[in-house]
Order: sequence, then structure tokens, then C-alpha cells
Amino acid sequence: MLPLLTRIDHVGIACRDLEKTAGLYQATFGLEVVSLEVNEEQGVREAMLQVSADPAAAGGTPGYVQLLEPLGPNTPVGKFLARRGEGIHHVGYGVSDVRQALAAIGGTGIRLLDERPRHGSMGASIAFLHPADLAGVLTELVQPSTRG
Ligand code: V0V
Ligand code: CO
Repeated sequence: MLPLLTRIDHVGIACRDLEKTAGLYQATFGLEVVSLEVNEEQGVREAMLQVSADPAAAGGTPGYVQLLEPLGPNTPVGKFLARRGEGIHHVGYGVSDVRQALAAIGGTGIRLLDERPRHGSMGASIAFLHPADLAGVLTELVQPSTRG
């Protein structure tokens, strides 16, 4: 079987205060915010902090820390914060074709939270897999944007 996952794209971290937490990660690790977006469909305000300053050194594509602040209590991240507090919310893996990956993974019986791709950070196409079927980890597939 071909490896479907090409790389670790990001670690998603639920936080209560996006600016404060981004400042903490910047002060502690020197990470820079490279993208700041509101995603209404996902109910979040999110920041991507690039982990490698030199993508070439990381094999061409950097990884990210994604900080997630909920847009309200009745959103995935809002519910997570209420139930568990701040912490790791999901892991995002790179895939070369998210539709193909969904079809292949769906065929194994793992529950797909998205039957078709959604709009993700920085123009990516994303889809989520159910945490209860993957050792308690909410898992995201990320097909990065091909636009510059
Ligand atoms: C909830 N649960 C989780 C979890 N969230 N387990 C592991 N990781 C998480 N992040 C567990 C929770 O502890 C309960 O387990 C159970 O699921 C039901 O909890 P709930 O609060 O009632 O939650 P649900 O069922 O309403 O929704 C949970 C799911 C939902 C995972 C289905 O959050 C979802 O569809 N998430 C996908 C979308 C998303 O998360 N978007 C935000 C990131 P027990 O206690 O019953 O055992 S957006 C993003 O990453 C973007 C835009 C990007 O990267 O570009
Ligand atoms: Co994500």
C-alpha cells in the first residue's frame, strides 16, 4: 500500500487568546506568524506559525503550529476548550490528493467527518477523520495550495 501521508503539515492547538498565545510561541521559540485567518465554516480564528525558517532545509515544505481560537462556544474548538481546556486539538498530515486519500481511507472503515474537501488555511483543501477511530486523535488531511 502506498503511503498516503507525505509529511506532518501542522499541529493544531486550541487556545483561548490567539494573540497572547502567538506572542508566547514567538517569544519562546522565535516562531513567526505567517498567516492569520478567520474560517467561519470551521468556527475559528487561526494563526499559522512556520516552524522552519528555511523551508529548503526542511525538505522543501515547512511544518506549522496552528493556533486555534474559537469564534463561539458552540464550535468544534469552543466545545473542546470547555471540555478539556487548552491543548493539542488535532494533527494535520500532508497528502498529495485529498479526494483520493478520502476514498482510500473511507474504504478502510475509518469514519470521515468530511465526505468532500473543505477550505483550509492558506488555500489548502482539508478534510477531517473521526478521532474515536484513530486512537483519540482528531486527524486532518491537508492538500496544500499549489498557488505560489
Ligand atoms: C471532541 N472530541 C475529541 C476532539 N473533539 N477527541 C479528540 N480530539 C478532538 N479535537 C471527543 C470528545 O472528547 C468526546 O469524547 C467526543 O469527541 C464528542 O465530543 P463533543 O464535544 O460532543 O464533540 P462533537 O461530537 O460535537 O464534535 C467532535 C468532532 C468535531 C471531532 C466530530 O469537533 C469536528 O467535526 N471537528 C472537525 C472540524 C474542526 O475541528 N475544525 C476546527 C479546526 P467522549 O468524551 O465522548 O469520549 S479548523 C482547521 O484545522 C483548519 C481551518 C486548517 O487546518 O486549515
Ligand atoms: Co488544522
